[in-house]
Amino acid sequence: MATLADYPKIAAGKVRELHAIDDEHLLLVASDRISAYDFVLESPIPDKGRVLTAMSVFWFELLGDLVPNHLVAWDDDRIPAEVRGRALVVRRLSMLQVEAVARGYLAGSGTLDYNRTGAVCGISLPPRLVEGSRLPSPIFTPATKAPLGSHDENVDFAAVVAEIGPEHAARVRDLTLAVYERAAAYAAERGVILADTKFEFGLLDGEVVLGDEVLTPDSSRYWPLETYAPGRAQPSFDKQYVRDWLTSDESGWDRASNTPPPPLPDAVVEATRSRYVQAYELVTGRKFADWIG
Ligand code: Q0Z
Repeated sequence: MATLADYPKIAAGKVRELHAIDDEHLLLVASDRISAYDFVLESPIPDKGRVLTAMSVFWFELLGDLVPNHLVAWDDDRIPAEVRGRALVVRRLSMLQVEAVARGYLAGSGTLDYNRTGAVCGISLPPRLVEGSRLPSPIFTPATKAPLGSHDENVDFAAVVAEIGPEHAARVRDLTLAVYERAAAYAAERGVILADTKFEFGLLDGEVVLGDEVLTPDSSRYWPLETYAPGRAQPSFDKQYVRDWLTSDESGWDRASNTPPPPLPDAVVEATRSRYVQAYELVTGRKFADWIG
């Protein structure tokens, strides 16, 4: 049986790692770490890595007829026991250096850009939209991949053409919108708004292939339909307990201080773990207890 030390680490994100298996395969490992307000918290959320991995697998399977993807195996002897259930064997792609974002709702950097310019990524939007507004139709809002620690920068479609060429740019845009629309319709039937999502694509034998994690709470904004109300930041399906506690007087943390947040109380950890599992079960219709690991 393989061990993680057999596979050289080739990249590390805030909460994930990428290891080389061989020339054609990588191991994509999700940790239980959670970030909030741009900090990686010292308290892990048990099972978060397994929930996000299970969710990616669900979506890769559901969307496989729309777009080819990099998933090779999730329960395989190449996966070390220590990461089983939270790691995927994937095909090594030649990654396209663009964050492919689809938005069906206005939120975050989209709202900031809209309030400054009336547009997002060069796409003009109607007047009087607010944080949380549903857009007239979903839009492709690409961003450039920023180095770790900085934020992605929204760019217009012409910048994507300049980076990857007109044919790949059009394909990435069309796939991003098609996959978002399919996934958002699926989530909506289950009482969840998929406000936006970020994909990464790569090339394999000249073909555009969906890579990375897909439609997880870390790559997407999932909002409970029940509490949806435009005009304010929407409560996050998964991280709201964490944000609420960190910004409450009880935490003693000052967000403006640039000091790292304190460890989370056990009750906040447990409530958050439960929200990740709930999100998985609600969106996929699968029981998390049936996932491997
Ligand atoms: C993904 C990332 C990190 C996790 C490179 N199939 C692929 N082939 C080649 N490269 C990638 C993939 Cl998914 C790839 N990333 C993003 C970085 C941990 C994912 F540190 N970077």
